Order: sequence, then structure tokens, then C-alpha cells
Amino acid sequence: MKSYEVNFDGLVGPTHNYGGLSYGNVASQSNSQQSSNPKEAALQGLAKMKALMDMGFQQGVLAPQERPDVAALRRLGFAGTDAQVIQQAAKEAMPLLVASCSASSMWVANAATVSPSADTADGRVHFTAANLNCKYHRSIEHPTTSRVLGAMFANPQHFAHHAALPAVAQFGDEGAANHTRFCRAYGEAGVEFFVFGRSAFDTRYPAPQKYPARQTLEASQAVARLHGLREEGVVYAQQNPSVIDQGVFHNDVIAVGNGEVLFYHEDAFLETDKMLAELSSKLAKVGGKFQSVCVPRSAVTVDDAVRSYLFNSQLLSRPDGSMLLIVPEECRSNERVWQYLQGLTGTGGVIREVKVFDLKQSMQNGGGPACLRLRVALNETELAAVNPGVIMTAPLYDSLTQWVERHYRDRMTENDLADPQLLLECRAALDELTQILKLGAVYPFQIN
Ligand code: SUG
Repeated sequence: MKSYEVNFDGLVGPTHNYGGLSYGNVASQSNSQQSSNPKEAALQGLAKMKALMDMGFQQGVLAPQERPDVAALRRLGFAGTDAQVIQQAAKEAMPLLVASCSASSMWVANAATVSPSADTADGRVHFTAANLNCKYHRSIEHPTTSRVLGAMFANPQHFAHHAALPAVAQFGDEGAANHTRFCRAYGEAGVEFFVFGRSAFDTRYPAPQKYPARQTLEASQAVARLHGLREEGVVYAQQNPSVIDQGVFHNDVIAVGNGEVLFYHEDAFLETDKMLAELSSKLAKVGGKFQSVCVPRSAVTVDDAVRSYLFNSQLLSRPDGSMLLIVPEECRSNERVWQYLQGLTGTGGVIREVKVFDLKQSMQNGGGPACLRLRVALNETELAAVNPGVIMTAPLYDSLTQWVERHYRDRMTENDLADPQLLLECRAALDELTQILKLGAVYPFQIN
């Protein structure tokens, strides 16, 4: 049976702004308070989805969330009408209003961890929504994420959904940003690779000194258990704490994997040789031949990687077995990175082509091509069971583009977030979106 990797991209929400909310994420911190352009952000994301679809890849779309999250503000004690809640928060606690307005759900690599049916004990595709509990503005995403994923992957015969892990730092879980899967073919059993930043319960593991390690070993292990993965099909590795302290807040900022290939920076992991050997032997047991492409620090520094987002790229398999790397424009403007990429594709290795996309609006908050997509490996039967409303087609691209043009503002600053009218605009836009994507009622304003 045919199988595919389907990339579901997060559609950027109408409140996209630069809130400076993510300590440890260099771009988020350095662009704090700049004015953003939500319309341009959404169109840049849609252009990437359309381009991948046009190249022949399976592409889907994941809906944004209701923002400002008035219910979250009410839980923090703000009261009255929705407009009063927003106005009171703006007056008394602007940072909380900004957090409740974040369009951060666009980075759907953090929405969930997904295990394909070939890896799981019950033969279903398993999803665990990520609790994202390291940052308040992201910790409020998972209830809606779960409803949206439930509406996209509704058939219980094929899809199993798990609620987010307990919302404490010891189970900090950032979803697929720290998870990669190696396989010979998407429909065959593979090896799931979980990368953690620290252990919450075992003090023998080192931890970063400056910035938070968002993913714990215990969270990754819990996800593997929930999904019914075999020990032989799982490899855990620790991220190098010193790169976290240099701004590598997720593993997908320093490594990317696809098929039988891991593309990574020399400084990405601890105990790299042991980890590579384990990946290689476990993949061999399911018939695969592991290959690694290491980028040496002499060619690209960790700082280059963080600024250019070289590793936050999408590594995609082409029909002839070679691979294509989708990188952000920032890779072309970094001389060392661009030179490295010219060499990489010119030497007859597995990565043959690089395609560049302008995702600047998202990049300025630390979200590159890979952050914007959630990968779901599906066989033909499972793909047919996905809600067809969320699969990208030329007409859907046109409707979404027109929808963005109709509803999105082209400039947003902190003052705009305090405008209660913004909530009404967002709700009107999202109500229409759920009809376009055939999601049913998924937002708090639709179900309460
Ligand atoms: O969680 N930025 C996101 C970026 C997530 C990138 N995802 C992956 N690497 N997979 C984060 O730090 C910034 C929001 C702000 O500052 O306005 C933010 O949430």
C-alpha cells in the first residue's frame, strides 16, 4: 500500500505579533515590540503550502486559535464583558494580554507528537497534544489543538488521540519539535527519535545554565508509552545543554531527519557516537540503512545555525530517492551557511536541492519552515480517512488567500491588541474558517 508524509502547516492567526514572550528564543526576544504584519505572515505561510503542493507533496492545513483568549484571562481574574476583560487586562497587566493574544499556535511542530500506525501497538496513528508548559502563552494552546486535531483526524478506527501530559515542568513537552522518525518507507515500521533537554527526575543528566530546557526525558518516555511504541523502535538522546544556552530552544533548530537521513550540527547532541550507533542498529532491524550528514562547526557555527535556521528546514523525499531541503531566506543571507549549502548539494550526496522561502514574519518570532509544519505519515487508507476539508488543493488555497485578504490587518502593535474590536474580527474570521475547512465547532466561542 502507498504511504506518504503529509505536512500539515499551521495557518498564521489574525493576531500575529511580536510579544517578546519566549525567553531562550533569540528571535522572539530581539524583535519584541516591533510592529508585525499578520496578513503578510499568513500569505507567506500559504505560499509555502501551495509551493509544496505544486511540487507534488501531500499538504494539509491546521487552523489557528481564538485570540485573544478571553477565557484564559478570566481564569486569571479579569471579569465583566469580553471587552471589559480585554480593557482591564490592557490597563493592569499588559504582558498577560499580550500572552493571551499570541498567534503562537502557528508553529504546529509544537502542536503534538505523532506516531504512524506502523510503529504503534494497536496499528493506529497516535497523537499526543503537547502541553507546551514552559511558556504561559503556549500552555493555553493544547485544549483547542486537541479539538482541531480531533476534527481533522476523526475516525477512531485509524486515529487515537491522547490529552496533553500533566501540566507541570517535570513533564514539559514541546511535541514534534523534539521528535523525528527514521524509516525506509513511511508506511513501514521505523525508529522514533526523541530528543530531550533535561531529565526532571534523574539528577545524573546535565542541564543548561542560562535558558530553559523545554522538553524532559520523562515527557518523551510518557509519549512513547502512550503511543505503544516498542523499545526496539525508540531512541532517546540528550540535546547538548550548551547549545540550548546559545538559543537552540528546540532540537529542530539544530537537526532535522527524514527517511533514513539525519542532518545535524556537530554540537547538537551529547554522546553523539553512541546515539548514531543506536539509530543505525535499530533502523537496520527494520530493514533501513541509516545515514547521517554532520555539519561541522568549522563550516557553520551554532550562532549561524540559530540566526539562519539552517536546520529548521524541511527535508523532503523526492520520487527518485534523493532529498530536497526547504530553507528560509535567512540561509541565503548568511554567507557561511549559503556556501555550505552550495557544497552540500554539489557533491552528489543524498540532499540534492535547496529551495528558499520568505517566511520573515514567522522567522522574526523564531519560527522557520519546520516549525510551521506537523508531519503525519499516513498510508492510503488513513489518508482517505482524514477530513478532506484540511487537505490543500488549488481551490482551497484560493479560498484561504481570499479569506486572509478579507479578514487580516496588515499592521499590528501592542496598542492594537488592546482594541476589543480585534476579538470580534478574529471570531468572525475563524467562524468562516471552520466552514471553509469543514471542522465543525472547535473554538471556545463556538462551543460555550
Ligand atoms: O515557542 N515563538 C515560538 C517559536 C516556536 C518555534 N517552533 C519550533 N522550533 N518548532 C516559541 O518560542 C514567540 C512569540 C512572541 O514572542 O510573540 C514564540 O512563541
